[in-house]
Amino acid sequence: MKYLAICEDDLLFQFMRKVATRRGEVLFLVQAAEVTRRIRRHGGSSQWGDLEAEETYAKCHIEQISQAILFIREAGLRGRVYSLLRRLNKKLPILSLSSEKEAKGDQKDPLLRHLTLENMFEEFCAPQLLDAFNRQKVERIRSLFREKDKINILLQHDPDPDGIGSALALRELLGRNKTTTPIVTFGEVTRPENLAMIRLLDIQIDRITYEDLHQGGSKLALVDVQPPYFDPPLGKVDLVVDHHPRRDPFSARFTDLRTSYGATSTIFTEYLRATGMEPSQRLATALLYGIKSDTLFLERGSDIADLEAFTFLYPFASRALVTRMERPSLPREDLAALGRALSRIELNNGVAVIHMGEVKREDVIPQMAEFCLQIEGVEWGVVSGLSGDRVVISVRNVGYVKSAGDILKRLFDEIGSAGGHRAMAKAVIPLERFKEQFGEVSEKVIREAMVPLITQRVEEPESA
Ligand SMILES: [Mn+2]
Repeated sequence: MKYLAICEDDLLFQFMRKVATRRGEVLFLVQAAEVTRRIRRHGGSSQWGDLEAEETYAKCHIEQISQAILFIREAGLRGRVYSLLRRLNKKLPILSLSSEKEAKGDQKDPLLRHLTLENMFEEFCAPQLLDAFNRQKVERIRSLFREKDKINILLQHDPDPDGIGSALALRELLGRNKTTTPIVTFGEVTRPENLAMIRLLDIQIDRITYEDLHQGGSKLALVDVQPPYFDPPLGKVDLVVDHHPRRDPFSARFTDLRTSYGATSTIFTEYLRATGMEPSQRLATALLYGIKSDTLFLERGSDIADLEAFTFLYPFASRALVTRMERPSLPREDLAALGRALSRIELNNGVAVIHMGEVKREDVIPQMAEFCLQIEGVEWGVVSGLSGDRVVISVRNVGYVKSAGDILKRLFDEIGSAGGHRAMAKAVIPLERFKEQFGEVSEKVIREAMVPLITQRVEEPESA
C-alpha cells in the first residue's frame, strides 16, 4: 500500500508516524521545503511543491498511489486540491480530514471519505490522555511509601485470581519483593483453580492476623476489596484499588475505584502500560487470568477497558499456564483414591458422598466435590479426605438449594472450623476431635451425619 498524505504542515506526520511506518509507505506532500526537511529528519518520506499544480502530483507518481489523505484546514484550498486529485485519478480513494462535519458538494463521490478531527482525536489522543491519567496515579502510589516501609497487600478472605494478579502488579510497580511486600489474607485460597494459579505461578500468600497487620508500622494496601468488607475495621489504610461499587464510605490515603471495569487487574494493567513497563510472563499470565475469570471471559460486567487490557497482556502471557489453571491437574498419587471412591459412589436423594481417605494434596478434595456435580442426577457433592491430622470436608451444590455453608457450620463449627456460602463450603476438623465426636472417619459416618440435614433442608421450602 502506498499512501499520499497532502498537508499544510507536518502535524499529520507527527500523528501518523507510527501508523505510517506500520501500515506501509506514506509520502507526505507539503507546500514548504522546510517542512519536507523536518519530516525527512524524523525518518519520514516527503516532497514539497505547489499543491494546486498538476506537475507536483506527476512527480509524486500519483498513478502508483493507492490512497490519498487530505489534511488541509483551509476549506477553499482543500476543495481545489480534492478536485484536482479527482481529475487526475478517478478511482483514487481519498480520505479527507477536517474539522467540519462534511464539506458540501462532495457527498456524491463514493470514493471520498470524511473524518473529522474530533474522531481523530478520539483515535489518537484518547489513549494518551488515559495514559497520562494512569501515570499520575502510579506516581502518587509510589509516593505513598518510603523505602524502609513494609507493605502488606491485603486481599479478601478467599483470594481470587483478580486480587492475586493485582497484588503481584502492585508489588511490581513498586519495585518490591515478597519479603518487604507480602500478599496477605485473613482467610485462605480454597478454590482449586486459584490454588492451581498460585502453585503454577509460584505466588506466596500469607495468612495474617489483625494484630500483625500494622505491626512495626507496616503500611496497608487493599486491592480488589474495600475496607468496609473487613470486620473488625482495619485501622489506617494507605491504598485501595478496586472495581467493586462503593457500598459504605471509607477513607484511605489513595483510592482508585473504577466501578465500570470488570476487573481490578484491568486497572493495574493500565498502570503498567502507562509507565511503559513490559510485564513478565508470570505477571501477564496472572493479570490475564484475573481479567478472564472476573469477567467470565469478557462477558460479565466487562468494559472496553477490560478488552483492551486483555489484548495488551495476551502476547506476554502463557496460554498453556492459563489452561492448566482452569483445569487443575489431579495429582497422580491421588488418582487411585479417586478411582476407588468413584467406582463405589452412591446417590441418596441427589447427594453424592465420597471419602477419599488420605490425600497428598488437599485441593483434590474440593476439586472432587466440584466434579461430583457433573455426574448425572447429582445435586450435592460431599467429599472428605485426610490431610495430615486434619479431616477436610468439601461441599458443593447446584446453587438453588439450601446453604452448604450453614449445614457444615451446624455440624462441625464446634469441633473445627466450618463455613462457606450457599453453593460452596468447607470444614476442617482436627482428626482427634472428629474421632471423639463421630468415632471414625468414613463415608458412612459422614453420609449419616450430612444427608439427613441436606435432604431435610431441601424439602423445607416445599412443606412451607
Ligand atoms: Mn475483582
